Amino acid sequence: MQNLNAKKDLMQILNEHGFSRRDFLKWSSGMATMLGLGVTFAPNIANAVENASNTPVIWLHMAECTGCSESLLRSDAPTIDSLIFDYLNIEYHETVMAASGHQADENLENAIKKHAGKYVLLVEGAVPAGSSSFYLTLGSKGHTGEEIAKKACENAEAILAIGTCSSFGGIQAAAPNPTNAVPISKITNKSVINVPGCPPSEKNIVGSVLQLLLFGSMALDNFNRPKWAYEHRIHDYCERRGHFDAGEFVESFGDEGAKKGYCLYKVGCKGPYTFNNCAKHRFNQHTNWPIGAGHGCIGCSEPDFWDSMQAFEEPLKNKSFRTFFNDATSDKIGIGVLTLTGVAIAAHATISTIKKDKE
Ligand code: FSX
Ligand code: SF4
Ligand code: F3S
Repeated sequence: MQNLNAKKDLMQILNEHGFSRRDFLKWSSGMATMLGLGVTFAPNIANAVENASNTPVIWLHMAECTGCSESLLRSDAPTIDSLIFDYLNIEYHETVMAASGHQADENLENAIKKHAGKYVLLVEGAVPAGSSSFYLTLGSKGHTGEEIAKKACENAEAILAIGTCSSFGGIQAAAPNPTNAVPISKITNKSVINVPGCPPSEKNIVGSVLQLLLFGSMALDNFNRPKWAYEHRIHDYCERRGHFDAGEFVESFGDEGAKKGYCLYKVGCKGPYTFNNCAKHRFNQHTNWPIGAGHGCIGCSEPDFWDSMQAFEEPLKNKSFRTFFNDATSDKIGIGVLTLTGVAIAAHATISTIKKDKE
């Protein structure tokens, strides 16, 4: 993302990092498949990317850890996904732009004015709002994040909330929410596409922007998350699912089951309640993902995950039964085994609860 405003040819950017046109077309096919469009859509993806430099993009940071930007940019060997972002017409992004102070403020004001009604707004982080908005003040004029975000939303053509903080409030909004942090959708009447995850994968960020550039909209779930990425539960595509069905669980971290790659449910995995595609697409150039690394999913792409998915290393006491028996998709596979496992898990969860209450 080094070339804010500086126009460069897409292939020039890719070539500089060792990618050929062939690599780009292969990437376009992969992206078309990932978005559920089919490989015949690959040329449309390539075209959309090649024309993407015509769409101005403003990326705002609110209250967050910058992990979402990191997810996209952090790579000693940049992927085509992150290089595509070099090529977009990024008018403003605090982490990577050269400007600071007054100049940065001016850049943002000018971009909003110049591209009013035409830019795509990406917002990272939750927004401390109302009488608590002073918890986030930005720039040389001391505007609150809420003021800046409201203005940017008013003039945007489309708004994407990047990350769980921006989508649902995230960790900033966890109880007791001392800064009254709210998702971006709470400070605008416009529709917001939520791309949650703490952080979301680079694939989910780039894929959602591309869907928008291609179609101007996309199918969303009840939480306004793009269906192509958040339609399925982690549990349904998890590489440890066979062990769940067979009743083979890690009982404590580092035990024999852990060495054998058993299911992490009993040590707190929230994959059964979490909708995201990490199991399929992973992170860091498809290297790994939380469950692959040996810890359960903590439900980071779900609303209120910090409060509702705790304790992260114990099963949820209240959700086990309801979720398993309402689960039409996974129950098609080995319903007897799953039911028994569900009962065992519920019993385990109850015992853990009793133990905890006694403590
Ligand atoms: Fe939130 Fe993004 Fe978590 Fe961090 O900035 S989604 S705290 S990974 O990075 O907003
Ligand atoms: Fe995978 Fe977690 Fe489901 Fe086990 S409970 S199969 S580790 S998602
Ligand atoms: Fe988050 Fe769970 Fe994926 S913790 S990164 S949704 S595996």
